[in-house]
Amino acid sequence: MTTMPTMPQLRPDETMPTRALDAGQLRRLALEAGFTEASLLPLPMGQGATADARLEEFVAAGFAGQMEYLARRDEQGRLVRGRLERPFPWAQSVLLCMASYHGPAPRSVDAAAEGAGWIARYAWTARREPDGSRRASDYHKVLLKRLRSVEATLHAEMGEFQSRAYVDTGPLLERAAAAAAGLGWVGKNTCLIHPRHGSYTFLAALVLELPVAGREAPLTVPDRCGSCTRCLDACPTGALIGPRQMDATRCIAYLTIEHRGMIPPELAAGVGRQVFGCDICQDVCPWNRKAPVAQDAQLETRSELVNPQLEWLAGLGQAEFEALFNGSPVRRTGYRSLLRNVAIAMGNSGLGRYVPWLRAQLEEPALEQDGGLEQAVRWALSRLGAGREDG
Ligand code: B12
Ligand code: SF4
Ligand code: SF4
Repeated sequence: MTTMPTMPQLRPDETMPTRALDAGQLRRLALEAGFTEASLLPLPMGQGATADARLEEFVAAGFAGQMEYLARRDEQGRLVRGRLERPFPWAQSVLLCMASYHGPAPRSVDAAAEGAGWIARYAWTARREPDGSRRASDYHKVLLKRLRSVEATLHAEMGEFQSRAYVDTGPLLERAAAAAAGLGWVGKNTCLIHPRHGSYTFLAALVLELPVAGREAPLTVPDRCGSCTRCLDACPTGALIGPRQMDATRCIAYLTIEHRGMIPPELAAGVGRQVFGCDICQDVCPWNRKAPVAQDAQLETRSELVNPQLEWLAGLGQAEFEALFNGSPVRRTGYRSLLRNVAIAMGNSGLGRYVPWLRAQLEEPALEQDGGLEQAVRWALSRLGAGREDG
């Protein structure tokens, strides 16, 4: 006979006039749902005005590029995501959750086989099915399900109240909130670094209408970057323009995932062999060296995506691309954008063996409708010294 797991009891705090949340119990609930760490942050958030001001500077400098949602303003002209109070005036706390995807696989900065491209490790993930097979997984879906289970338990225990669950796509600054919640510090590479788990972590947020019992803010983690500048020195496109300051329009993650059209030629050489996202400023970070390997059956590594050969990616037809990346974050960038990135990586490889594939692309009837791919192919051919007759 199996016993049903008991739900942790969430007691309304008797000292408070309204129902209030117990930070320790929420953390336990999040860990039981599968998160690596979690912390409940009372609102308003300490340093909230500073985070808003930083976002203002980022947007004013044009660093958001085509990511217009980062610059969305409310009726008073304030940046919606700059302060949690703007999109969620009813909110009194946020549960910040973190899931590690740290694995033992090689780093993008290690020597690799000739012709290998690089897919960012956050997109390598797969989940194990009950029959032992594996299917591509996307952290957005995996974490949202966990967050919703925490949310459902809270509603079952505490009754009606407003709440919103987000993974990545919500109108809030997840890293600033996670730092305020004590889940780590914002490193010079702009990533949230947990002192034990490093920065290969995903973040998720559950915005809650209920206050925190006691309301004391969690202890924050002091900055432990010290005098290190490895990430700033390693960034190949100069996207890290200063400590904790990024011009996202220069970041390879932006260029290969978010940006539509041709990657600016002056940055294309710096993109190197990255075909989807970039891990360089995290791969060089000493805080990722000793982080424990994550044991998460829904975020396992698909070894075929580690150091993939450019020929293999280039040879995928649209249907094969869909089959390989169905359920994976890579699918969101689209088939043509992936080919564009592969063409750039081929141009950067110095390998003449890619010239026939690149030339063949110019014969494709659909190419002209897709400026990004066509220009990337022409750029690659000229970089490989084969661009004469192709313009
Ligand atoms: C837009 C976006 C991007 C853009 C811009 C990134 C950027 N640095 O701004 C691009 C496409 C380039 C990108 C890349 C990546 N991203 Co991204 N991205 C986002 C998104 C959707 C919004 C970020 C944002 O608002 N940027 C604007 C800037 C101004 O805000 P910010 O970076 O959050 O910085 C704030 C704090 O860092 C703070 N701050 C700055 N200095 C200091 C100093 C101190 C002391 C403190 C406390 C705070 C602080 O100020 C800023 C504003 O308040 C978030 C999800 C979310 N909703 O927050 C994911 C998110 C940040 N990305 C994530 C990931 C995993 C990545 C990649 C690793 C993916 C990859 N491998 O290719 C790279 C990492 C590149 C890098 N070095 O940051 C994770 C980060 C997890 C972590 N541990 O940090 C997030 C949280 C998604 C998630 N739910 O897990 N991303
Ligand atoms: S992700 Fe890559 S391009 Fe972006 S800041 Fe880090 S090293 Fe630079
Ligand atoms: S590489 Fe060094 S400076 Fe950069 S985030 Fe890591 S510890 Fe901080």
